[in-house]
Amino acid sequence: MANLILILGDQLSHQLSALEGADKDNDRVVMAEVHDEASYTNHHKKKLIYIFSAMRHFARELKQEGWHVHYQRYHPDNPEKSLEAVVSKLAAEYKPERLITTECGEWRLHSQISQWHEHLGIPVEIRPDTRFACRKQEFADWAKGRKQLRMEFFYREMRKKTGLLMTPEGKPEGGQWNFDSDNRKKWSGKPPAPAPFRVEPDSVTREVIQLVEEYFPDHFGTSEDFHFAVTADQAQAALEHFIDFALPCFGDYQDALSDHEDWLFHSILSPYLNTGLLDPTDVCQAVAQAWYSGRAPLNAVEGFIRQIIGWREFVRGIYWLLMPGYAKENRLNNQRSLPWFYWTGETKMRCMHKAIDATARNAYAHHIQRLMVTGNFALLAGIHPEEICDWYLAVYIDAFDWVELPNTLGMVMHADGGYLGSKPYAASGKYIQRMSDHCQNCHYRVQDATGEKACPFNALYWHFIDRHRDDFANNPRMAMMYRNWDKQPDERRRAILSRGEWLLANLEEL
Ligand code: FAD
Ligand code: DLZ
Repeated sequence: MANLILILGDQLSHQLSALEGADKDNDRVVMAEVHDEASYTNHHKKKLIYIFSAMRHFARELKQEGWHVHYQRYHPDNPEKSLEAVVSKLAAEYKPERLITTECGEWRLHSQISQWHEHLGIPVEIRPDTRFACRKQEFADWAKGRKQLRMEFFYREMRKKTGLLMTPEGKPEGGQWNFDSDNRKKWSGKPPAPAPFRVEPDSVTREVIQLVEEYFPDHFGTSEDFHFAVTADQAQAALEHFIDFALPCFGDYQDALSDHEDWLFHSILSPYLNTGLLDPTDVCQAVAQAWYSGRAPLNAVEGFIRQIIGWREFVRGIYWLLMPGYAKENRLNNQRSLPWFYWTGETKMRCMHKAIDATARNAYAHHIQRLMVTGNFALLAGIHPEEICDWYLAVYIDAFDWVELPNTLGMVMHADGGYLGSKPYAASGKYIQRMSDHCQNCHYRVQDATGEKACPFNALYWHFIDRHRDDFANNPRMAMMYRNWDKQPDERRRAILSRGEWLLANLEEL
């Protein structure tokens, strides 16, 4: 008897475990654009366009390969507003033996799908997601009994497991696991950053752009100038573009920020990796090959591979290890609301304006903007983790709960007590000045901590350090900050704290 095979919007891979061993002639693949998935957060318009267009292209490829595909296009009047409703209807119509799906990437939907067998009246087979180097259970086994979970040690295990950048003798290539200390250069315009890879929208994407404009007009961001890849072949071309033009400088300028360039030397591959258009291991192998063939230096190649088999796998492991309680963590007891300028970009802080403006235009900001600008500000300002997490989930094209949540709640907000970093990534304006050219174009003065025009990051930084003394004073990596703060004259500390208080009470004015 036939099976129904459900493929979700971020599972667009022909090697998906749900398709393994399937019977093309009799089984039926189900894909659906549904209200509930499109509306659980204020998804950026470009994220909706990307997901719907990539889903439609993938369904077309499956049909061309001879699969029977039931595809629901989005319409607000569709009676089936959830994936469960779509699957229920088809189960009643086709009476399949079972529903097969690959485990989904977020707790919200995963917990629903785990209950479906009770409502559908057929078994639901949930297969492991084989698109990751580390299985959930393998991560849990690695984590068991360890006092601290550190990405660096997990990463070394993944290097050994995948053989990426390993010598035949089992040693790391170049004699070191990590070349991060080479990857902290400021970028002053040279060498020029490459133009990002572009695909002009075809008729499928143009139709989806119109749909999103018509039915999601109030969602965040703009649909203008959509140029992301929407098929695996196009994503492969985006990877080749990255290797040819950006990878050689990826390492050097990995931590840089620029007032003029949105994309710098980043790969812009996260949307494709997260939705199945690219396979992470294939991507890492292609990048490693660029080093072996002398097309890119080791600091760039190792830095890039670490992001994927290190950070990306690590955050997924943490997510599944600690959910669902993880999403509710708020160890620094933050209570402030997200300032409105996160949605408008209307702030006099140049770095924040630039990061939010790029986010609204592109549904993308690079890692350092997310971590050290919009993230750092939310940390220093004590924004409630749920509010800032929801913002990150909404505004980026690559945002899915399993990867967004640990990065925001853990890495940025330190709300989990430190799984993603042994100290908070808190920084004053000095850091932004060191890594960017934003400050010279800013309304505020980065060299000042007090006074009306003083850079808000400065007093907020010291206010954060002061108000969280009980949380961090005993952390050896924070000891120097406390020594620096404590040796300031009382009067200066009072002035900075008073400026900090004013800033916290007037966040919307900044
Ligand atoms: P590159 O700089 O070119 O890096 C290469 C790849 O490494 C990325 O494509 C990505 O797959 C992976 N990677 C790098 N850093 C991380 C990381 N910290 N965690 C997981 N993967 C990583 N990434 C997402 O994919 N989705 C998210 O929703 C997301 N939310 C984030 C929220 C915050 C607050 C922060 C600080 C980071 C977040 N990241 C997220 C991680 C990172 O910022 C993005 O993966 C990266 O900016 C994507 O752009 P890129 O492809 O050009 O990356
Ligand atoms: C993010 C998203 C959106 C916007 N729309 C859909 C959709 O209509 N249908 C679908 O199957 N998936 C969609 N997705 C992805 C899911 O919401 C969810 O984030 C992932 O499937 C989790 O693995």
